[in-house]
Order: sequence, then structure tokens, then C-alpha cells
Amino acid sequence: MFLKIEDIFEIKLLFLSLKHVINIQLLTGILSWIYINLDNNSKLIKPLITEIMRVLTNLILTTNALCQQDLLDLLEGRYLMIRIYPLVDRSKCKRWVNPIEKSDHLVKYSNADDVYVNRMGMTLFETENRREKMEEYFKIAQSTHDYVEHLLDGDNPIKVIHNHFKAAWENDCIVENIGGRLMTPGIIRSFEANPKGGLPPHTDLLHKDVPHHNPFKNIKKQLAVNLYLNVPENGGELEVWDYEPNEEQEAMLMTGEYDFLDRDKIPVEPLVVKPRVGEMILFRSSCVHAVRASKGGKRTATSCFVGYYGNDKPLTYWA
Ligand SMILES: O=C(O)CCC(=O)C(=O)O
Ligand SMILES: [Fe+2]
Repeated sequence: MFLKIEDIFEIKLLFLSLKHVINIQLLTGILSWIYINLDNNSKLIKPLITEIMRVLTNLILTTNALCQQDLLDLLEGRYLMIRIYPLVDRSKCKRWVNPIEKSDHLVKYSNADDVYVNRMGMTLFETENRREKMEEYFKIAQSTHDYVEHLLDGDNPIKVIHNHFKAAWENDCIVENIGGRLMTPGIIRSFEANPKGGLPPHTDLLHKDVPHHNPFKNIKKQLAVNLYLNVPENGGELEVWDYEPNEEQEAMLMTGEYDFLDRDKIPVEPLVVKPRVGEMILFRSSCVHAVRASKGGKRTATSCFVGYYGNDKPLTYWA
């Protein structure tokens, strides 16, 4: 079967008109079926399907303020990503970046010293669900917040993120806890400029890090939230796939290195965006995502996750 460019245009129009009569989930199901069954044409079909899905679902929302309805649209899958720009003045970000990037608190992840990423503040990922590491995590959870504030003369980009969520969500946004013990509220993460840098495809889900903590099973959706303070001239793009694998599908994509996934096995193409200084980007962390290597400069952001338990519940945040 051979398709020409004119056919692709026709097919796209056909799906656009179908959008009004059948539901998008069903439509994307049909597209996935076509993808799987036309294996020989995958070079042509894969970008075509990805493009149609993008047109159908208006995947990116760009706005200059966070509001509850937009958050719900993202949480419920009507968008793949929200970009809020500008959230913070570029000049302020530039001022913050200097002391942050020079700080001796910005160090490698304790369990991933071969990855070209530094962080300020311990993350739950580093505890590997081990008792003594968890103790250390809780002990220093709050101190990152205080240290950043001290470093930036009273300013705090971690707090800036939380304040925007608090203002947007009518039922508040509070720090997450495990058995009443407060988690790290947010971190600063800095990608080194290195051709082997960046982060391969992966997903982030709280219940994977602490599988026996039942309250986390009630989290309906988890967002990854990043406020970018420094962005390299080249590289450093964020890739997000409109693909949320279940456990079984994820197991089939695993590379064997950490929880990283094989990009060649992901059935759609990623959406690729270049973050801007002062921009906050949100996406569901259950969607496969990756960061491309930075060239010529560091890529530094304030980062946390946000948990959604339902419309009538507070959002929660942690790192
Ligand atoms: O730095 C980014 O753009 C995204 C990093 C990431 O993997 C995450 O926030 O979960
Ligand atoms: Fe991630």
C-alpha cells in the first residue's frame, strides 16, 4: 500500500470531520490499531498518526496564568502540556541562577552519579524505599527550602510554584506526607552541558517509589512541574509522548538502565518543546518524557510533582 502526500491530507481531513461524530478516545484507539497493523508502512504511518492525534487533541495550551479549569483539562487528558509564559521575569531568573549554579549544595543524585544531572535537595527517587535513606530524606526534607531562601536573599522559586498552584486550585495545594512526615517540597535540578547528558525516556509515579504506602494509590493523576531558570542555547528540549503505558507495557519498553525506556519501541513520536527562561511547563508524569542533552550551557529548573486526588481535595506537592 502506497500513500501520497495528497492522501495524507485527505486522511487528516477525514479524521478531523470524524472528530465531531465519534469520541477522541475511540478515534485514537483506531489510529493505534492502524499503526500496529500497517507495520510495513510504519515510516510513513507513524508521523502521520502522530500528526493527526496532535490536530485532534490540541495538545499544547500556552497561557500566561494558571487556572483550575486548565489544570483539569490537563489532568483529564484534553492537553498533553501546559506552558505558562512568562511566569517569572527573565531578569529575576538570571539573578537566581548565579548563586544556584555556584552552590556546593548542587550535587549528583546519590544513586545515579553516572547521570549528568545535579540537584539541590534530596528526592524520594534516591531513597529506593530503604529505611535508613527514608530517614535521611525526611530529616533534610524542609532544609532545602530554607537553604534556597537563604541563598536567594529571601526569594524562593520553589515557593513561587506552590503559590501559583495555591492561587489556582480552590481546595488548596499542600505539601505531601508519608505517615504524617512531610516530604521534600521541591528541588532545583541542573543538567550539565554534555553530549551524554539529558534524561532518557521515563515516567514518574509516586506509588512506584513507595509501593506499600496505600494512600498514594488514591492519587488519580500526577503532574511534573518545572520552572526553567536557565536554558542552553542549543539542546535541552523536553520531549513528551502522548503515551501513558500501563505496568505491562512499560515493562516491555525497559532498557535495563535505571527505569529508562527504549524510545524506538514507543508507538508514537514525541512532542518536542524548547523551554524558555521564566517559563513553567506542566505535563502528566505518567506520559513518557525525556530531556535532550544540553549544549554550550547548563539547563537549570525548579522542579516538583503535583498529585491530584479529586476536585474536592487539595492538590499535593513533593520531590
Ligand atoms: O526538566 C524537564 O524538563 C523535565 C524533567 C523530568 O523528567 C521531570 O520533571 O519529571
Ligand atoms: Fe521525569
